[in-house]
Amino acid sequence: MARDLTIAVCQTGPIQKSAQRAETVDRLVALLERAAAAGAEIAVFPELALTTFFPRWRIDDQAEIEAFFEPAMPGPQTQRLYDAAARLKIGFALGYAELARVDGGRFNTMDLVGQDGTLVGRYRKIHVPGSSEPEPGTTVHLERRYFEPGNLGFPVFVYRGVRVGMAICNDRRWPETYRMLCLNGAEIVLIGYNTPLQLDEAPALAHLRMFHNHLPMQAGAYQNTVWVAAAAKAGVEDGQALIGGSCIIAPTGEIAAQAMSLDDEVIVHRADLDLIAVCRKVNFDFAKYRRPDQYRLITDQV
Ligand code: ING
Repeated sequence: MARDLTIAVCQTGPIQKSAQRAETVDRLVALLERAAAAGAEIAVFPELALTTFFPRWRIDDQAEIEAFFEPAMPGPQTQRLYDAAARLKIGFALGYAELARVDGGRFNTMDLVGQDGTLVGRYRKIHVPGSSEPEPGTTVHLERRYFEPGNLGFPVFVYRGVRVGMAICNDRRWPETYRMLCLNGAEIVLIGYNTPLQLDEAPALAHLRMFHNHLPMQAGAYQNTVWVAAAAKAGVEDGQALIGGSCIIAPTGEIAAQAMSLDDEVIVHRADLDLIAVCRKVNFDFAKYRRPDQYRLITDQV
């Protein structure tokens, strides 16, 4: 029997610092409704989808920092999104700043929520980019000030009978991310991102920002025979331009659907999961051709 999963990518426009959580959650619910109306069975939202991308600032006030974090998911402000999922029977993956209940750890996290509105699984961003203090000549990107590196590995969860993994922003640039998810059996990788258009450290690479967005995701999809669905937070957010280019990529490496705006936008594609086996057979029969004994440096060396 043919297997498929209809995927929606819910790109958002900017979420300004001045926005109330309630109004942001309204936007996410509206996107989820559009995704469900288009027949989607799962939706992916951006990284840190509940707030502005606050690592662009050096903040010292702990209360101000904590206001960007969620101590519980769902919480009083986000419950409506989970209720909408259950009502519409569409699950979602949502990026947010997690204040861990047990030990107060702070993570850049994405939760996968099922079609009944309950938690299926959690991923915490492994590749945390930037620095903990502003560096001269470099676009301020202080994720390492606010987040610890993820400690949950690259888990894969069964969602409506489909094996789904997650990755967050900078993770998408690293081949290890897709390889780990693939080796864990992923068929679909859901990604959220916030990517600045301008980097002060490399102004001459500005014209390559979208290429460097799609290149690793297409390669990751092709080389690991997975579907990739990636949601940007796009547009000018608190004075900083973020790229869009949200997309759904097939295991062939082709872009099957792509957002055209820098605003709230839903793109949908019915992902043919049988394409995975076809692509695997053509080139990537791991059992037959992969040579892990020759790849030792990958884990022995940073
Ligand atoms: N954003 C960036 C990305 O990889 C980044 C990371 C930007 C790193 C600028 C260094 C400088 O697209 C996130 N959110 O990971």
